[in-house]
Amino acid sequence: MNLPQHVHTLIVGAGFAGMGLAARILQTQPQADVLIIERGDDVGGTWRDNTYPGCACDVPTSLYSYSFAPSADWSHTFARQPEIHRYLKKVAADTGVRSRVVTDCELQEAHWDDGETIWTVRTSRGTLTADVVVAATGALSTPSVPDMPGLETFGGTTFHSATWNHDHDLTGERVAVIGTGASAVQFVPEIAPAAEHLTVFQRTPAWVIPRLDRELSGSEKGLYRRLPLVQKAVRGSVYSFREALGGVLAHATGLLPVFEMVAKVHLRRQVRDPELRRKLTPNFTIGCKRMLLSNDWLRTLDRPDVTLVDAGLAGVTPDGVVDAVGGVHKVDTIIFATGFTPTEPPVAQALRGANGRTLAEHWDGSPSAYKGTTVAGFPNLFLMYGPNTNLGHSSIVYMLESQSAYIADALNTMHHSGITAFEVTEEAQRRYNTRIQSDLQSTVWNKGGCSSWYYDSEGRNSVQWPTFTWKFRSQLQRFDQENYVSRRRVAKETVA
Ligand code: N01
Repeated sequence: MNLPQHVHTLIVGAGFAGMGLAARILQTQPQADVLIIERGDDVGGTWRDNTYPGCACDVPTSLYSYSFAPSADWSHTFARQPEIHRYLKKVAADTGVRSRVVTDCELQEAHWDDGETIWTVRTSRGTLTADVVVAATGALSTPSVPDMPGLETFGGTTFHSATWNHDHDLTGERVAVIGTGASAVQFVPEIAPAAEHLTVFQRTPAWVIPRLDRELSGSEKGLYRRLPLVQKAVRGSVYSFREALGGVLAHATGLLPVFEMVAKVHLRRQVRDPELRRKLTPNFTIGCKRMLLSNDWLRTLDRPDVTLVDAGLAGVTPDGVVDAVGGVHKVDTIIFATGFTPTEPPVAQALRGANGRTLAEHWDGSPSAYKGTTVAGFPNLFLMYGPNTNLGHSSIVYMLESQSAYIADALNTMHHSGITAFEVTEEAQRRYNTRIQSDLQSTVWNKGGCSSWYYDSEGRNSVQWPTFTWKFRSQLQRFDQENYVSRRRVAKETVA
């Protein structure tokens, strides 16, 4: 598909967020002037990109899927990456969203013209204008690779977990894995049997609890197909359980030692070596960093052909990795499982607001937004999965659908009341963030004694949502025009 010269609503990114929003808009207005640009060659976002061995969702799929597109085809209670990607492609086709997506089209720069009340958007496939831009580029989409001294001299192979090199065979190799987060715990057990030796570099141990995963039987799937209400009820019960867990993490942290007990028993069952158990025991409250779910990660670290190094990293030589106490670990391949850049999203460097500054310059290392969705100084711009919308316990799809409802209502309001430009007031945004930061103080994410990627360079938690997810939904169920400065077509013509 070629780029049009102009579109009303331009969505950047065809992952769970952007496609869910487009589907919601098209549901009520099939003729809506909406377009998605996608830098990849297919839809699916993070579930297209992350193809590492063992990649799966660590939130139950009954909840980690669109509420408007239930599927009875999931193989397991925690779906695997290939089927999530297939699901997203199917939803894109079924809802008509796929025909609105321009692939291989990367956003390069977008600037707001305050006089014309329009965005001019430069992409890798040409320039267009848009009344409204929605950045649905994901918080966990740009891989972060640490700046390790000597990395450029390494003679072997390196890649990041999110850009897995499937052409490279790890069989019989000495492999280093840097990082022990949610991605590493999924792929390390998968690659350990083939590698000659695996050296895992841990900076901080994580709390790990069992993943209560199981195959969905044919009769269950049949039941879901025949009686969709049953599947809805299952989704509701998973949601309620997750809300209860969120309540503990946010409001009843005194109960968290119970979860630590579960994790300690899990560790004792899987790791025989007491010294290894010591290395793997965190010194912060469970939940402060994302709890990891795995039935085979800890056991894998106990294998004789796997070494856990917790001494920190000093650098890289042409044929190995040097740890902080001078140990040299000769390896053929280094795999970075070092996560992403959620507090420095690259899209912020590409969006230029009313005063000519980019969103990244405006944020200056500490992102904030109103309801995680709009930013003062950036008219007609919506963010999805924006600041303080991340969860440690439930499905981000729920948050994204809440944002979709808000944005769809805003677009409707624009349409029906002739608004050409809206901008959240600084006062509303300030009030909102004061509240969020105050609410975060008593949560495990702020007082659990860990350092995590929830903190930005200013030491502010600009990533986590601080309370129950239903509160987010209720705040976003309607576009609250009273907290915005709006300009109408009539007014603009009068001025001209
Ligand atoms: O990344 P991470 P991830 N030197 O940031 C370490 C989502 N996800 O790709 O803990 C040495 O969690 C870092 O150490 P530390 C999920 O939301 C979802 O694993 O910071 N080590 C950590 O161990 C998740 O939270 C699914 O001290 C360095 C690791 O690298 C998010 O993606 C599945 C380092 C990074 O862990 C990211 O997960 C997978 C350095 N310089 C992921 N820098 C689902 O199933 C970083 N580390 C939905």
